[in-house]
Amino acid sequence: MNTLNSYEIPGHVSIIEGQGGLCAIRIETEWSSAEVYLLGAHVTRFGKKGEAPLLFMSGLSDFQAGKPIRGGVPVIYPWFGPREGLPSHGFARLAEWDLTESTLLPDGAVRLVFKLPPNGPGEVVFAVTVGRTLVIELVVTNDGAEDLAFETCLHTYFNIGDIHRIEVSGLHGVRYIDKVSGEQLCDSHDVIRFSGEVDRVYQDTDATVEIRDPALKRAILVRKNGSHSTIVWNPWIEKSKRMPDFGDEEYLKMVCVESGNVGDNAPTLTPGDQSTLRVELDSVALG
Ligand code: TA6
Repeated sequence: MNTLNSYEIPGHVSIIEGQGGLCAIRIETEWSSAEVYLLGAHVTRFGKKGEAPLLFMSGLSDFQAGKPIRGGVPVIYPWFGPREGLPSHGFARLAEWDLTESTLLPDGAVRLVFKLPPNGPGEVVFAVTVGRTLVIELVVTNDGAEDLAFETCLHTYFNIGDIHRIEVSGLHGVRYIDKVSGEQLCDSHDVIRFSGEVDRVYQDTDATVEIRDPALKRAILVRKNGSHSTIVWNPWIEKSKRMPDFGDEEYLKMVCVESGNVGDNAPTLTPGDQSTLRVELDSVALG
């Protein structure tokens, strides 16, 4: 394996000592910048020049081997949610991934590729393309002789101006599991507004989701391919207070819109089969 510095690209890709002394990669393009930690192949920052960061990061996040980073884009694999005696949301976000590629693309975007060190069946590769938008792709290949069942999710935390004023659209008419009430419901509203904890697992949807944010005068677009589940989450007041790596007031400035394949949408790959989950994050100014 090459040394990390061999992946540097002057003016575009640099290896830095990040928070907690962890190894991180800083990416600069003519339109945007980003940061990715080897811990969890975790994108902690993405922003277009002249605009507020697109991703939320908690000011209380841990940056420590074996602990999840709170914010950005946690890579969730091979299970979503709690598991008795096992880490919540799987082990991929706790692992130190290997950087295997860094490329300056002809259009000026930068593409990094990470590989999860083998931990049982399944080869897992994560690609990050930083340019006018942020494109993230999680590719799972069944490299074993048995069927491989798993869940995946790109658990993205978005930076917003005021939770009371945003509107999330794109999920009208989609059935969801409400993890706060435990009910199976169908979203009959045109938009989701927030006035308490929201934790919803929408199933069988490949729709683009829009986060309309009047406080920051922009709309964030979450476009996805190969994902049939969308999770919408804000912890609100009480849950925020129970999270040591999350500020009591930080719920005001974030919302998670997560793209994955979980629950009824969890895939099973036959030997040699491959599944790609692709998400593109973009923003447009509100008139
Ligand atoms: O995606 C929403 C959710 O499953 C919530 O229930 C909440 O637990 C959140 O993920 C964060 O989970 P974490 O394990 O990162 O604290």
